[in-house]
Amino acid sequence: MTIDPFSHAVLENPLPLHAELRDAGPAVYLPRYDVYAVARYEQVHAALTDWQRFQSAAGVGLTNFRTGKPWRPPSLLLEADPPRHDAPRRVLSKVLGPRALRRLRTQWTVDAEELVDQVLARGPRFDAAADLAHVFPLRVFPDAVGLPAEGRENLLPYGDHAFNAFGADNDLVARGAPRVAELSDWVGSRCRREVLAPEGFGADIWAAADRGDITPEQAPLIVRSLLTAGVDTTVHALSALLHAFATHPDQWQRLRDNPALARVAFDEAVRWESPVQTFFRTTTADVRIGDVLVPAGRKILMFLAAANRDPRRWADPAAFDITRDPSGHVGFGMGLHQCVGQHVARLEAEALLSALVSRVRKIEPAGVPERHLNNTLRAWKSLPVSVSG
Ligand code: HEM
Ligand code: OVM
Repeated sequence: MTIDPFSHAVLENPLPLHAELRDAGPAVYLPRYDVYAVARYEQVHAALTDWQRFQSAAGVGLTNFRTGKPWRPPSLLLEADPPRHDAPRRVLSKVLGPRALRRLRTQWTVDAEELVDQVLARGPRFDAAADLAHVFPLRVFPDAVGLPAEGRENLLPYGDHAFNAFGADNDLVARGAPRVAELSDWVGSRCRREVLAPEGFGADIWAAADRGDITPEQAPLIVRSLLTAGVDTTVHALSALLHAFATHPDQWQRLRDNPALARVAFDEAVRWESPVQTFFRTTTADVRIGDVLVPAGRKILMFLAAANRDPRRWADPAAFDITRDPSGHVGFGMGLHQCVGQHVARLEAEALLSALVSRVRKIEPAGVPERHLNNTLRAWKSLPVSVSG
């Protein structure tokens, strides 16, 4: 197929391409980038869980690190294979694990209630993306990392560029390029031990270096993973969640009837929208996918979003339904690299949703929503809504 999956037209609405790719077969060659695409649940899941034949160390974007230069030193988690992946992963799993997060729940719930009260106090119309989803993660996550207050406005643009950089070297990457050096310097300097608060995810990573679980050289790059992957993802996932409820009043009523559904509702929103749409792998051997023979050393473009709406796997896949069981969705990936920050994301969502559901009886669209385009993320710039309490 000759189509460009990173064109503005596709990024505005990728759903028709996803259907086309799924129906074209288990794997589809894309000559424009000389890569193979997988869009069915079965093949996406298989690639995600077969790290030996579908490696990450050659990069999980279009650039093949064996032949092309990474735009920054590769991630010790995302862009690493075992055995090098193991120690950083073990450390971060513990630092971001359910036990560590127990300390944060109370504060994050209070913070969410405060933010929602502030927004509602300005009137019944607001922007669910710009006023809530873009704001809440930045209120809680950088504090939890232990980041100093100055310069936090750099986090979203840095992450936005990182996610653009996984895709084609197009205008979206070019638009971010002028600030890359400045943003990278800022992020890099915030990963230093002296700059981070004595308590928090950052300090916990450095403490792991003291214990010898990782080396002191690895610690700053692991902190960098948090700052790269931990903000834009949750911002856009929360936007997706709020958009889903604003456009599905019956589901909002269900949540109001049973607020304990908040957690599963967030996972259903992640399945339904797939805030992270795609990642690549690189084949380490000749691999047969269906009837297609993929030679060793080639890039495979995995459409997580298409897998999450594959009718071969999901009943009524396009329906946002908080009473379905969304487990098994690949919105957080699957296997060895499955999102290590997913408990953080779920806690943010639960806090924000709980604050909203107890204060808002009805939420509905109140204007034309506007997409923010990114080569990897499915995002909203603006989601005008009106609410009644
Ligand atoms: C990995 C999505 C939130 C940190 C991943 C992967 C996906 C993903 C799909 C798998 C990548 C692969 O297989 O190549 C998401 C989504 C989020 C989210 C949709 C929000 C709803 C977060 C947060 C953090 C984080 C809040 C940090 C606190 C990471 C890291 C990895 C990762 C470090 C690499 C793990 C590894 O390679 O072992 N994420 N993520 N993510 N995520 Fe998330
Ligand atoms: C990282 C990372 C992990 C997941 C996603 C991501 C920019 C980055 O370890 O730096 O996206």
